[in-house]
Amino acid sequence: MSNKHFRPTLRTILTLLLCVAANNTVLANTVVTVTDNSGQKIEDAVVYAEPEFALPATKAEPAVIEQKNKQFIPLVTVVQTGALISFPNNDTVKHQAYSFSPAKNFELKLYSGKPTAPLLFDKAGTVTVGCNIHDQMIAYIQVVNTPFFAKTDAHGNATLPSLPAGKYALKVWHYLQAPGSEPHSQPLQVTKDIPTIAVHLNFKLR
Ligand SMILES: [Cu+2]
Repeated sequence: MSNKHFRPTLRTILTLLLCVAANNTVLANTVVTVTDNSGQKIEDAVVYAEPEFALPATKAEPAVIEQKNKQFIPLVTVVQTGALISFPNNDTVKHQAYSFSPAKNFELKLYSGKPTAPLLFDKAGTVTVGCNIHDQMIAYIQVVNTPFFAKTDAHGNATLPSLPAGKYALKVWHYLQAPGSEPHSQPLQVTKDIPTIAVHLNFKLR
């Protein structure tokens, strides 16, 4: 066997070794499947794991909620506390985004294009966003105290980022649950092997 043939094999072995080493410290992504009380898989549920231990500080990723065809896109956004969210208007008509939610009470000036600065979301909770000009426009922001979050897809699956081993409260919030009601919460113990987790919501969606 020539050296030429051997090299990729060696590289493969090294890659495998690195993967094994990585698995001891960084745990695999966790898939959470969410169903409602009738067994239906739920899309656009916000799934987040709040650790019961101190985490190194992480910088919140910014998010964008655009306005297009007189709609906020996306309908549901999840960010970590401290995140900046910008609200670009990609319509030709003007919009005026606002919220009365305690977690973030704001009103942007009537605008087209990009407002002057993104907004800071530094308080955990649910923020319902509307437009003063177009009553049908609505968006939901779930601000969470953890970097471990995801949204469910059309199959009810949310893929959380790698979770360090430890104890968590696994929470699920959906925009169609009763307004003001608490997110679903269940304990989660993360050990070396993380199973796929099924969450059955006990509440009825509106
Ligand atoms: Cu509008």
